[in-house]
Amino acid sequence: MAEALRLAIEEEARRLGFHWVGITTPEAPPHWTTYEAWLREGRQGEMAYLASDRARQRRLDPRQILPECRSILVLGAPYDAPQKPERFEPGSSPHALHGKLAAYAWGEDYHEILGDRLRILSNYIETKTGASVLSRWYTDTGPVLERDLAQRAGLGWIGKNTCLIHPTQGSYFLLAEILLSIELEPDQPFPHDRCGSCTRCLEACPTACILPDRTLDARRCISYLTIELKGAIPVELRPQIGDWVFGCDICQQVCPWNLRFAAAHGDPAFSPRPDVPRPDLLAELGLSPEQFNRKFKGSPVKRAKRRGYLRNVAVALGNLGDETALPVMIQALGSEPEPLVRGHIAWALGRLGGETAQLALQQAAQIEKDAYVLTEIWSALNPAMPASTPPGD
Ligand code: B12
Ligand code: SF4
Ligand code: SF4
Repeated sequence: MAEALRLAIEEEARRLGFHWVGITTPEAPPHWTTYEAWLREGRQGEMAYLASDRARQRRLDPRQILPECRSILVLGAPYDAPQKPERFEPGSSPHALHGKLAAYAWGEDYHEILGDRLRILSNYIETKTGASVLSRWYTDTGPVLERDLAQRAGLGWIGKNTCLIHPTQGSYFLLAEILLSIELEPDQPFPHDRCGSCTRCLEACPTACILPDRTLDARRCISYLTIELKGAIPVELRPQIGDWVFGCDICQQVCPWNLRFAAAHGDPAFSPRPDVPRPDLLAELGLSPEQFNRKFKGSPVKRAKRRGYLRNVAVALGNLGDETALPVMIQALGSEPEPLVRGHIAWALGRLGGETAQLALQQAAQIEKDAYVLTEIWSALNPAMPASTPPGD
């Protein structure tokens, strides 16, 4: 009976787009101490929700979420694999005025799509069991250490890039879990570390944020800087962001397990929307709040909000270093309502340099009222001086 139930769950899960299914217990995640040490170092940055007492207790003991929990179903759903990495050379890219988004964000928001499917799968399990089954499901946003549980449920190993890598699929997939009050036979943890002596991800990471204990200093990760960080991006990290405007895939793109196995097409529900994977940056800089909402309705990009996304667009334009962008950037410096975006446009103009950019910055300095933007303008005009030195000192 137990085996038949498992097979039925696997079949339904696959029908719903969860290609990989593993089962584990609600015991404490195997690398809990790594997580605690990571928090102690403050590597979560502004993601305070990871560090609250309540969230930590729940991550440590899934029974704090569902006291009756006796097994955890861990599921993997693939998305389209991005192309091989293109080396970022300012001013020399064949897509000079196009940015890049992480592949998981090319289509619909997985939180919504997978959430619906998890609900269907939970109901299916209850019907199939013929008894009342208590369940809680999560994908990404819940208080669960998803990668650690996935490794223990046999789905793959944690790579040096910190991603969960499946031995025949690579890492371009999303994780989800269902906590269940019924007992299911747990799988064996994935027994190998298949990274071996490879260090490609460490060498390729532009901000050198990958640490030796298979964690990241999230505060330096481009994914954090372009999605989670709400304010100004630290000036010293802006050049490393290159042309990424939402997330980053570099440490996955260089991974041999993705180069070898990743399927070009994942779940069709996440298929790329037109103009999203490599957006025209000058068009993006002109998006009004209404246009932004329309373009990214139901997309993960909404998490950055318009101000965060356009901030990233400005940084990418600065890094691409293409002077043909100057007229649009200068116009946006005068008309953009968000100080955060104006500030990053000022930085980008300073990075482009040249007489036209300088003149535009000087003119903006005459009319700008916002203290933060004035600091950015001042730094852009005086690149050798520390950004914190106030104008006039
Ligand atoms: C916070 C967060 C981030 C942060 C921090 C990422 C990080 N590496 O810590 C930021 C914003 C930077 C981020 C970026 C991305 N994220 Co994210 N993120 C999360 C989130 C919400 C929590 C992760 C966390 O707790 N980090 C803290 C560290 C300490 O924990 P951890 O990464 O889980 O690492 C554990 C293991 O590595 C283990 N461990 C440590 N040493 C060792 C050694 C061995 C031998 C073993 C087996 C294990 C092990 O211990 C750690 C603690 O348990 C999870 C969802 C969730 N609820 O878990 C998604 C999640 C990890 N993210 C995901 C994705 C898709 C991404 C991006 C690819 C998105 C993008 N393209 O921009 C990048 C990838 C960057 C990267 N290389 O990790 C997926 C990963 C899927 C996968 N195949 O691995 C998740 C699971 C979301 C989901 N439901 O699918 N993310
Ligand atoms: S997502 Fe980008 S910045 Fe973050 S660790 Fe990977 S390569 Fe580095
Ligand atoms: S690039 Fe190499 S070291 Fe990094 S995760 Fe992939 S196999 Fe492991």
